[in-house]
Amino acid sequence: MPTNLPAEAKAKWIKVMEAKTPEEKVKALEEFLSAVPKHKGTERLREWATKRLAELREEIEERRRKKTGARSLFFIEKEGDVQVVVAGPPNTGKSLLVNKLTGARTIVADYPFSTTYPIPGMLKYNDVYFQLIDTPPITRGGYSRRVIGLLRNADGVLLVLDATRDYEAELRELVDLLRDEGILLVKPKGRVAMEVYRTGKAGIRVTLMGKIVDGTVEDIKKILEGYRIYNAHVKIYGEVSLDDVEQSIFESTVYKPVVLFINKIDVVEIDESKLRELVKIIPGSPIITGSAITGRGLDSIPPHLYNALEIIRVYTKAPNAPPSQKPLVLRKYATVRDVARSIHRDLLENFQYARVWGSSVNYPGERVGLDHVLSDGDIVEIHFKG
Ligand SMILES: Nc1nc2c(ncn2[C@@H]2O[C@H](COP(=O)(O)OP(=O)(O)O)[C@@H](O)[C@H]2O)c(=O)[nH]1
Ligand SMILES: [Mg+2]
Repeated sequence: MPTNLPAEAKAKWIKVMEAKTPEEKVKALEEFLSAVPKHKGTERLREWATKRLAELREEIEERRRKKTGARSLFFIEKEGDVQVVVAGPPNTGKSLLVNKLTGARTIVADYPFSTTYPIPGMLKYNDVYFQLIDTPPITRGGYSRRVIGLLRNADGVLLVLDATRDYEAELRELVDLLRDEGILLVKPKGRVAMEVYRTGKAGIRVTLMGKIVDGTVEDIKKILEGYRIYNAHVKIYGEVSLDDVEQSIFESTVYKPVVLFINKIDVVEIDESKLRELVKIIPGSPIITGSAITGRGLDSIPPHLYNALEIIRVYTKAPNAPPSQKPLVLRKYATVRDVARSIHRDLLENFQYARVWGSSVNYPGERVGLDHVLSDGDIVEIHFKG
């Protein structure tokens, strides 16, 4: 383990997780940070904790302003099924694009920083509602911190660049800048999702959807117990190291799927070799060229967002009734448990079995348990006791 935290620091981390208010979190985080020894191995962790402290203090300040009646323009209520932040450098056409895709009344102007606060709009595709958020530009410097905060909470990013500029350099810069802020636009080989329960006797459950490259489930338990975490559900996707597991306790980095839109191709053409360079910077992410003015390329944005965000739609039904019209929007690898929980959190312990129709089962109406992994378009009927 590169961080090699002393037991004292690990024990303080649980206090951070248990803190309920931002004020409590600041106090706990300060105490944690003072227990972290200063050496190369803890550098990233310390940097991250320091940034997190600044964010929390800003949040507290924001709340104070709200209490005095000043509205927080930077807070966007989540609506629809998924939230996508439309981001990029100044003047690339983000506002016009959001306006064209959603009809939101954004301000389009030929000068930079014409958008000073985020504006949401709604886009519907495949029965899924995408909330697109137009944002001020991301640049190095304090001004962008709140856009980055929006990004951290979003489900995905629609990055908009300008074909008439050096978009390759701008993309590189953005990817680097966001990585420094703990937001990865390049999909890591593996991913750890950890849900820590404050109370209960659930113990530590590990679901392997991939593999641990340098250890076992027992090692994961040992790591968590070192932090005095005794009740948690850890999901492993793809290839993951024990180090990744430990990092995930701190939630220090997040991966956000990205769709890149290169705008303004009504003005200049883009050659293939240029595109290949972009693929190297964000491998696996869709790249679309088009024009917000002429409308070229706009149609392919929704399907690419849908795929990049790995959305699956699940239709629930009651016994002897037709399936719901509106799907439940979940992510790839979602299980029957996620569906049961979304129907009624408290009913989870009364779960008996589910019947599933669709491509995740061997035959229509197959009986499955809570851990069954669902596919796009599945119909799920859940049977509860009593
Ligand atoms: N030629 C051309 N200009 C565009 C296009 N999209 C946006 N613009 C112009 O680029 C400028 C910036 O647009 P805006 O939407 O305000 O960009 P933002 O700062 O990224 O939100 C405006 O003058 C737009 O008219 C496009 O597809 N082609
Ligand atoms: Mg704008």
